[in-house]
Amino acid sequence: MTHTRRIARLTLDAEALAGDMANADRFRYSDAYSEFTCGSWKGSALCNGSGDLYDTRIVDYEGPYQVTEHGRQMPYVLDLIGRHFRTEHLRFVRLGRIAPGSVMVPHRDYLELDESLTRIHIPLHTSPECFSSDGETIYQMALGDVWFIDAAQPHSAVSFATEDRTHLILDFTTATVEEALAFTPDADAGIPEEVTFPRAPLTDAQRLALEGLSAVVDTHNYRDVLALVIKQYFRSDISVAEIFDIVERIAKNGGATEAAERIQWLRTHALVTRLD
Ligand code: YCP
Ligand code: CO
Repeated sequence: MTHTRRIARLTLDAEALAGDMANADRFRYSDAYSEFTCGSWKGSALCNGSGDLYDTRIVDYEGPYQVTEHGRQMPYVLDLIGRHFRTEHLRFVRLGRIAPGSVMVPHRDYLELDESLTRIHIPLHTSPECFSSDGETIYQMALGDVWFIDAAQPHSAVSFATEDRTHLILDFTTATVEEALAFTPDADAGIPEEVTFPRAPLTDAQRLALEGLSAVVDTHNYRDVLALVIKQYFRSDISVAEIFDIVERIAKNGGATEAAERIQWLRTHALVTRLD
């Protein structure tokens, strides 16, 4: 079954991980996918098709994966991957760092590929102030957790932490999660309820307050408006579609035609088909 779920909880070697993470602090990061970020999401490639550490975008490629210079500087992490996964199916290993206060635009991955991949996340540095979303479910991944993420469906993440949130992101060519694993996963409990965060209805007052942003919205701040509405989605019962509806309405009501067009562009690019 392809749905987001926690598949294992690993106990990481804190000392060995700290050594790798100290190196990762000195890596060069790419801001590819900045259109999906309000704030900063930075990527770094540990394994990919070219071995070039600047190639942080997911693309189709033939042949075996290559380890980049950054990958070689994370020996503990690469060893962990080798012990727990079927690396013959591995396509990409990346670090994804979300800066404090940043939020991802809800999006679907793999739209630019011939076929979807199998996405695994393992938090390497996180905090109780970091949240992920899977459609309308808000949940938390903990340090060392191994999660299968159904990245072909709309998802997002936000960090209210004071330090960068760093996840290890793996992509495999397998049709099922199990084929990517060198261990038996935990019984499928989906997203365990104890790591989910229920949302409250969006009150009329809150809706009016958000829509009132039409008085100030313009081409320069519409992404701030978008960030605010996405952050509200993490707390209130708003669907992914409604996020875009609300922001587009704010822009239109405020006479910010260009901002409204950019939001429409982003909605299609993130959720339907990649645009140029
Ligand atoms: C990806 N998803 O999975 C991207 C990374 C954020 C959105 C950046 O390739
Ligand atoms: Co994604």
